[in-house]
Amino acid sequence: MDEKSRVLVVGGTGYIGRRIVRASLAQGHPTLVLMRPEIGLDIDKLQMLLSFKKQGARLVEASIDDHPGLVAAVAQADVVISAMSGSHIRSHNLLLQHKLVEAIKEAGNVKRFIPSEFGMDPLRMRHALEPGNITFVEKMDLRRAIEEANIPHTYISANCFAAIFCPNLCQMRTLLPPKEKVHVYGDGNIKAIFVDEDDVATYTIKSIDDPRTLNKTIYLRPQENILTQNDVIAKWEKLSGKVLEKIYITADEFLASMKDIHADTDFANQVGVTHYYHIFYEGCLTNFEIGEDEAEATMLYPEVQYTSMDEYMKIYL
Ligand code: NDP
Ligand code: GFR
Repeated sequence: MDEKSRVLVVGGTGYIGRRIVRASLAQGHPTLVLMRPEIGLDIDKLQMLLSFKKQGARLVEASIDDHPGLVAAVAQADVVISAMSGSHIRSHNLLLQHKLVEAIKEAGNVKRFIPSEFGMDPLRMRHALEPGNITFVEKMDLRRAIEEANIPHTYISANCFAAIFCPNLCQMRTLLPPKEKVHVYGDGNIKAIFVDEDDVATYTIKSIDDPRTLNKTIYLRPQENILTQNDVIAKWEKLSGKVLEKIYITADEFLASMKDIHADTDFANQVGVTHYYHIFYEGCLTNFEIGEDEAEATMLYPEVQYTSMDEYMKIYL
């Protein structure tokens, strides 16, 4: 059997990054995790990195802006996966990935690069409203750099991370289920797609050595988790035995709420409102068919037992 490809994870202590490290180890890949000197006194990051080491990962020290160090780190891997943070804070962290692309170009050995996307397909979000469009502009900029450099790649469109979108019944500004009333977007009947973050990581690692995913976008569409907001609310009401008061919000009312959000102090929520608008009013996750030159993860990997949202929400009772 071919040797398992060596995986380098950049952003490995992050929310999805840590799950990608664990999935890489669980699927038997020699796993390297970038350890950035800048983490300084962030003891949680260091302890997480040391826990990865205990689980068999190798820590590779380099800063993102240390080009020789980053080239040396990349040269030790066959596959590089970036899980750098998104631009939901006015940080443009995603642009730091261009330094990673430069290192991959110079190292010349990488068989597959997975950039940090893991959400809406940026190619299908060129119409996105400001300021949330920044997420997709930055991700498309990186795609252009990857493709101009002819770096073999796979783009992962993971739809909605369950913890951020589902137990809160798709409410913003909270991660917990509402106790009495729930804001419903429009009539609540727009289909979205919710994916357990551990499953996002499992499918990502499944895809890295698969010729069927080379230079393609892979959508994660677990059939049971293609749900409207009304479906999610009904699931929670059944689990909890409580009926919630529904308050229906029109698209105009929802977008108008942005003027009450201070752009400088609360950029993440301004970005969030536009993301939520595209997801729950426009239906951007489900209003298209997957093309011939794209693929869907649960069809490629039917052996993966993905987590349903009924199962996912039980812990919140
Ligand atoms: P995090 O905010 O958890 O950050 C991930 C990592 O980015 C950090 O752990 C850190 O790596 C690295 N990082 C952050 N700032 C810097 C910096 N200044 N210099 C170098 N490295 C830095 O990211 P998420 O997991 O929330 O997001 C990852 C991807 O997932 C993004 O593309 C985002 O758009 C997407 N996403 C999708 C969601 C969905 O529902 N589909 C929801 C949330 C995010 P290190 O570990 O080295 O410290
Ligand atoms: C579904 O695809 C994505 C989702 C994506 O491609 C990029 C980012 C996201 C998330 C963001 C992650 O930080 O959507 C919006 C934002 C999550 C967010 C949740 C923002 C503001 C909130 O108040 C919020 O409450 C749960």
